[in-house]
Amino acid sequence: MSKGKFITIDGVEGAGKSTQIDLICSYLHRKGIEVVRTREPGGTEVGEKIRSVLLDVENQEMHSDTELLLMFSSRNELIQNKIIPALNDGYWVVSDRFTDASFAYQGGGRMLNLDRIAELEDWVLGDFKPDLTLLLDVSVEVGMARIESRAAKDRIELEEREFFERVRSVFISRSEAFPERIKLLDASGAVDDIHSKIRALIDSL
Ligand code: Z5A
Repeated sequence: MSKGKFITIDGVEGAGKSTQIDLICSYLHRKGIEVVRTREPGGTEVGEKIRSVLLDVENQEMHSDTELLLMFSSRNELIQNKIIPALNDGYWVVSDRFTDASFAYQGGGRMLNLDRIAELEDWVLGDFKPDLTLLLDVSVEVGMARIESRAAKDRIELEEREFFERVRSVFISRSEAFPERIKLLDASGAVDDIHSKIRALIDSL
C-alpha cells in the first residue's frame, strides 16, 4: 500500500477553513481516497484536553511560552499517535491548522522569537512536513465579520485586531518563504470558486 498524503489548511479566523475541509473530504471520498480529518490544537484524546486549556477564557494569565509549548505538545501527540500511523496505512490526512499556525499566532501574534519556534519544530517534526499547505487568505476585517454572529469567543479570539494583523502577515511571509509547499489562496471570494482552485492543487498531488 502506498503512503497517504498530508494536507494542512490554515489562515486567520473566519477564512473558511472548516467550510473548505468539508468540501475537500467529500472530493477525496468521491475519488475513492480514504481520509482522516483532524484539527489543531486537538485531534487526539490528550490533544483535545490540551485544546480546552488553551482556549479557556478563564486562562487569561497563561504565559506565551506555555501557550507555545502546549501547541507543540498537542502536535506531538497528534503526529505520533494519529497522523504518521494513518499515512503509513495509506490514508490521506487533512488537518485544520498545523505548525504554520504556531509561527503565525505565537510568533506573529504573541511576538515570540521565530527561531525558538523553529527549534521546537525541528524537535517535534524533524524532517516530517505536510505535502501541501493551503493558506486561505482574507483580510482580518472580512474574517472577523464572518464569525461575528458566533455566541462566544475563545481565549485567543478575544485578542485585538492588531494581533490578527500580525498573524496574517507572518502567514503571508511563510507562503513566500516556502512557495513549493504553502499555496496562498485569496479566500474572499465565493466558496465554490475557492474549492475549484483547491481541487486543482489536490489533483497535482
Ligand atoms: N492556534 C494557535 O494559536 N497556534 C497554533 O499552533 C494552532 C492554533 C495550531 C483554534 O482555532 C485556535 O488556536 C485559533 C488559532 C490557535 N485561534 N484563534 N482565534 P480553530 O481553527 O479551531 O478556530 P478558528 O481559527 O477560530 O476557525 P474558525 O473561526 O472556525 O474559522 P474557519 O474554520 O476558517 O471558518 P469557517 O467556520 O469555515 O467559516 C466561518 C464562517 O464564514 C461560516 O459562517 C461560513 O459559512 C462562512 N464562510 C466560509 N467561507 C466563506 C466564503 N468564501 N464566503 C463567505 N462566507 C464564508
